[in-house]
Amino acid sequence: MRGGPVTAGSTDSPKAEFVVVANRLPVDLEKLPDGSERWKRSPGGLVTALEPMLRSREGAWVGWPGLADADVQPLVEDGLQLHPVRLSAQEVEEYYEGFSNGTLWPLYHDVVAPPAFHRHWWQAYVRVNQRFAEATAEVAAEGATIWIQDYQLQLLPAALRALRPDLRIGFFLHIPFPPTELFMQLPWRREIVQGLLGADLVGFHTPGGVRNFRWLATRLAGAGAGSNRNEITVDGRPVRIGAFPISIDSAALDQLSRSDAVRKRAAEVRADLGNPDKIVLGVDRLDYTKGIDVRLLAFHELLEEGRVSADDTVMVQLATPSRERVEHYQKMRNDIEQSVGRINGEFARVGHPAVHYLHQSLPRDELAAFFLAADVMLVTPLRDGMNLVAKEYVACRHDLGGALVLSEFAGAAGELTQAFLVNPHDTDGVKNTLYEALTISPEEGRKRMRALRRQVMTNDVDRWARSFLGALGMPEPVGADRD
Ligand code: GDG
Repeated sequence: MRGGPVTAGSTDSPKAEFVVVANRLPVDLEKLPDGSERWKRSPGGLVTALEPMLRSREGAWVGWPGLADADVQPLVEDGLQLHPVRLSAQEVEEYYEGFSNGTLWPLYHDVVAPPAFHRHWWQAYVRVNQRFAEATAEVAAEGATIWIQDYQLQLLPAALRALRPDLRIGFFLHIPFPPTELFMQLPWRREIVQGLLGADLVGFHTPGGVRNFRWLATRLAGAGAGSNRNEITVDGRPVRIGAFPISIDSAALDQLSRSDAVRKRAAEVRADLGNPDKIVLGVDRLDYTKGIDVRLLAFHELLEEGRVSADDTVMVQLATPSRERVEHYQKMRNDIEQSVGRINGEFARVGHPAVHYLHQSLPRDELAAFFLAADVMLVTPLRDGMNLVAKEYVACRHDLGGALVLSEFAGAAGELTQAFLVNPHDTDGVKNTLYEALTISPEEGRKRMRALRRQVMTNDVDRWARSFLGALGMPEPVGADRD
């Protein structure tokens, strides 16, 4: 699916054999200044990965169109059925900004910010999950395969099974599943675990998530041991659990970064930055889990100690605006902008900032140019389910240049073992590792990057989707051509 406005098509589509359910549709409904509305495609990794499978199976996608109180009819876009779920403004506040992003998000990311527990948020979460269940039950053909995505919809597997026991239900969690001691803080812990156990397959990024979930399922929901370690049983019904580390469309990004336009733009970026010896880059959604403060502090101290000079080393931090109505995010943005101001106040020269900070979302090819230009990529989350940015950087480095500094607490660290791994809580460690990455010999750098690329180019998002759906036992479509 590519960018651009989308028009509504016919709605009398057949029931779907394969249904993806996510909080958001792969298109956003936008309100224009004149009050009219239009659809805008929002191409993400997930839709790219699933599109061929959705198409070959008359697939459907159920999700919220991204605008509160919008009454929109189902639409067909390029052969794909899209089924909007309506959320009121209050539900957006309580289910989405509240329980999903104010309770579950911080709780599941090691409580790096305190989660808020509010009963009215929980009630909205229950209500909205039930609405998603009804919408999905409506769309799915007899015996269809349903793939539910992420933490906003953890009650959906059981709610859907209650309505439609004939369905084959998979659930995948895109964020970490937390240590059991932290999960136990949740007043509604049993309900969440029971909700997930409604699935036939529950997938996580890492084996740690699988272990945490297995323990909780046994303790909180009375699940029994299954026939192997990838299975538990609930009321005699087997539930498979497993680790499925997500990835990216590696070949497409590799190709994009080899294009003349991106290579030219990468050279321009370097020139715009004053042709420094070294460019250090960070790319994140502006989120307190991503450890943007950690890397600013490390860079600041290296400048203070004189180990790097702002004359020849610059840092670029691209921070995509995110969840701007949630309180923790507003405070974090202020803190980060203050740090950037402080570093530049001390170390910039007129026309030569030490840190370039953009609070903007950039086009994909522009991002690829930054990846190609960066000598060191800093990915320092305090906790992250996977972190696709780390993989995207590697996919763009067909020249075997660049060095990746990666937090041990990102799911990606389990696969990208040739990166410079750091503990983001250890400022000296991050600082010294950043210095090491800046001063690595080209030969050692190429060796590491070659190993990283072998991993990322082989294990792409298509393989991820196929392995999950294979474990779920989704039948191949009739006449399928698996290339
Ligand atoms: C969640 C989990 C897990 C960023 N800025 C721009 C832009 N991006 C793109 C990146 C990347 C994506 O956004 C961010 O993905 P991450 O994986 O890094 O992080 P989350 O958004 O937190 O995603 C995470 C993921 O789900 C998948 O399961 O890996 O752990 O938290 O693709 O490139 N894209 C464009 N402009 C930007 O300015 N075009």
